[in-house]
Amino acid sequence: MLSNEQLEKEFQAKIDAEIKIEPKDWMPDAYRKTLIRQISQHAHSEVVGMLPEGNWITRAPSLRSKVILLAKVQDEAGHGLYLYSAAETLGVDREELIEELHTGKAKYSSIFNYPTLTWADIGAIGWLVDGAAIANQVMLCRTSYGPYARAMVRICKEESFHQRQGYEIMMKMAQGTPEQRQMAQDALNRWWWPSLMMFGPPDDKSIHTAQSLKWKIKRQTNDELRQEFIDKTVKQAEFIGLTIPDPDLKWNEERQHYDYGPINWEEFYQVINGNGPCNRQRMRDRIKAHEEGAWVREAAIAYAEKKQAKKNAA
Ligand code: BYC
Repeated sequence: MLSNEQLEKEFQAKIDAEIKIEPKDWMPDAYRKTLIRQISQHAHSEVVGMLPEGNWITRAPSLRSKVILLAKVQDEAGHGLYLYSAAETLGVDREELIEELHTGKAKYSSIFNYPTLTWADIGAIGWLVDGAAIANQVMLCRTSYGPYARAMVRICKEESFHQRQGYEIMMKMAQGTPEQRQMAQDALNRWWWPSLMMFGPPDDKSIHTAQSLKWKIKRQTNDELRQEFIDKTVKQAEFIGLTIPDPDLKWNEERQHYDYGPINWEEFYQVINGNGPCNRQRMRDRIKAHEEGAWVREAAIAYAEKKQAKKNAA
C-alpha cells in the first residue's frame, strides 16, 4: 500500500501533467475541502445573484428586454444547479451546503449585496459583473478537477451572452437622452469598485491563492485577473462614452497595463462578513424562496421514488 506521502506525490504529478482529477481518484483532504468551499461559494453566488436582477423582471422597459432578462436569470439558476452537482461529486450533500448558506456560514460573492436602483443597474451588472465573472471563470474551464472544469465550459458560454446583453443596455442608455446617459454613468459609478472587489483580496492578502495555484484549481492570481478585467473594460467604457470613476486610472506604457487607484478593502471585508447594504435582505429573500420551493423538491423526490418502485417491481 502506498503511503500518504507517495499518494500526494503521485497526485501532484498528475496535476503537473495536466491530467484531470476525477471524483473517484485519490485526493488530499485539503484539496477536497478547498474545492467544496470554492465550488459551493460559486453555486451560492449564482443563486443569490438571481435576486438583484430578478427584482427588475416586472419593470423591464420592453417585451424584448424582459425576455432577455428572464432568460439570463434562468441561466444563473442553471449555473447554480451544475455547480451544486459538481460539489456533490466530492461527497457533500446539497442540503448541507444550502443550510450553510442560509445560516451565514458559507460565503457568496460580495457583489450581490449591493442594490439595483435603476434599469441601468441591470446593464451595469451584465457588463461589469458578468464581465468580471468571465475574466475569473475562463481560467476555471481548465481547473484541475474534472466535474468543475466541465461545468465551467457551459457556464462561460452563457456568461458571454449575459455580458453582451448588459453592454447593449449601457450602450443604448449612453446614447439616449441626457437623463438616460446620466443613469448609465451613475450605475457605472456605483458598480465599478464593487466589481473590482469580486476578484478577491490583493495577492499579498489572499489566503488560498498560493496553494490553489499549485493544485491548478486557480490558474491566475486575483490581482492578475483584476488587471485583465480593468484593461479590457476601460476600452469598452471609452467606446460608449462613459467615464470610469477612478481619477488615478492611467495607461502605464512601461507595464502595458492601466494603473488604478486604491480599492476600499475595508468595505470589501465588511460586505463579506455580512454587513453590506443588502446582506440581510438577500438572505431573507433566499430563505423565503427556498421554503416556497419545498413542494417542488418533494414532488421530484416522490416521482423518483415511484419510478424506482416500478423498476423494482418489474
Ligand atoms: N466575495 O484567499 P482568497 C457570478 C473570500 S458569481 C465573497 O483570495 P480564493 C455571477 C474567500 O472565499 C461570481 N468572498 O480566496 C452570478 C476567502 O474566504 P474563506 C462568483 C470572497 O478562494 C450571477 C477569503 O475571501 N464567482 O459569476 O482563493 C450573475 C480570502 O480570499 C470574495 C466565483 O465564485 C468575494 N468577491 O479566491 C452574474 C468563482 N473574494 O472561503 C455573475 C470561483 C474572496 O476562506 N471562485 N472571498 O472564508 C474563485 O475564483 C475564488 O474563490 C475567488 C477567491 C477568486 C472568488
